[in-house]
Parts: sequence; C-alpha cells; structure tokens
Amino acid sequence: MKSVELFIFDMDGVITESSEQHYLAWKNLAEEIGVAIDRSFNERLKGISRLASLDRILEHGGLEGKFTRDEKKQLANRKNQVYVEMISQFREENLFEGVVELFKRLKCRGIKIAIGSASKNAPMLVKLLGIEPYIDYIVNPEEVGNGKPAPDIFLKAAEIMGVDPCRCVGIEDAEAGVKAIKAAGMFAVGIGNSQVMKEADIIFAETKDINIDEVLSRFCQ
Ligand code: B16
Ligand code: MG
Repeated sequence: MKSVELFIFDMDGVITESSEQHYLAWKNLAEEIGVAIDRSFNERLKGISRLASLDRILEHGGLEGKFTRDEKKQLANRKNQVYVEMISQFREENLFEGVVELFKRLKCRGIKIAIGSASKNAPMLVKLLGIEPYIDYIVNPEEVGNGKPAPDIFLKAAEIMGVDPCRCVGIEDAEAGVKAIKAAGMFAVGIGNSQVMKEADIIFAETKDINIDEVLSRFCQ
C-alpha cells in the first residue's frame, strides 16, 4: 500500500494568519502610488510571490509599465519592511489552533514536515511561532524557478527531503497553492471555503479540523 512520507505545509492561512499584515502593508504602499485596494482584492494576492503581487496591484491601478524593474524592487522592499515590522510581534499565540498537536501526531507516525510557503519571511515566522523543532525543511522561494501556481516550491521540498512526490501531501488555503500541489503530482488538502478549494482532494474548514486518519485513508484510495 502507498504510504505518506512527507507533509508540506503552506504558511500564511494554514499555520498562521499573516494575510492581514500582508494586506495592510500592501495597502499602505498602494496608497503611496495612488492605487486603492480592498480586502476582496487582497484575496487575489494569497499565495502569490511579492513581485507578482506588486504586478497585480499595478495592473489593478492601471500602472503597468510605469515603473522600471529596479523601482519595482524598491517598492516591494518598502512593503516588506512594513510587513516585517508588523509580524515581528508574532508569538506562539499567533499559531492557528491545533497546529502543534498536528505536528506531534505526524512526528509520531514518522512523517516528515516541510514548509512550502511563497514567503521569503517563512524562516523568521517559524522561529517566532516556536515551531522550529518540528520542521525538517523550509523551502526558500528564491531557490526555485517559478512561484505558485507552478509546482516548483512543492517539488523542491520533496526533492530535498528525498521523497517521491506521489508520497507527499500538500496543505494549502489559496487557489494558486492547490493548483501548485496538484501540478506537483501530490495529494492536496485544502483549508477553507469549498468553492475556492474545489481542486483539492479533501477539504477542511480550518487547520484544527484536519483529521490525519481521514487524509491517509483518502490518500490510499
Ligand atoms: P513575502 P504563503 C504568501 O504566503 C502570502 O500568501 C502572499 O500574500 C505573499 O505575497 C507571499 O507569501 C510572499 O511573501 O513577501 O513575505 O515573501 O501563503 O505561500 O505561505
Ligand atoms: Mg497561504
């Protein structure tokens, strides 16, 4: 019977809720350049890399082509400074309910745990949230070719951990992330709204609802 060897967790929206801070930092920058964004627009930035998010904001404001590559990098850096300042206050209390229990159960079963986030700030968050001891590997999105929805981030985790993608489970809250997991040939656990997560193999409303036995039995079907 096919067994699961690696769980690859997305960060924002699965382990902790940092999307509000991403949103506020982008809103701050967007206002500086005369673009208005709201929370519903922010849904389109979930799981999307920093520079790709900026491109979506510029397109939204009709400003595509207005900035050079270097100027865009500077804008993205400014957003990141504001974001990092905001999340620097994160502590264990910012973990979603049930995350540590889930990690402990996976470890008991000998299943490895990786973080497959689009965020370059994932290592910092892992430290602040106090979950470093459970994590076997954190993908550095700068070391992979393409961001989500491309499969690269998830494939990198499998490659470094020496696990065949068909023995991996990915957990995501964003449409782009579920697409990335499926493109990697992995089993996808979706967190959140079943409409948004429609391509996932199994869906739970929140991280605390993830039932490992249910995931493993569905995985083997
Ligand atoms: P950074 P995830 C993603 O995290 C966020 O959902 C997305 O809004 C953000 O732009 C992206 O990380 C990059 O983050 O600017 O910190 O490198 O959901 O893939 O964990
Ligand atoms: Mg996410």
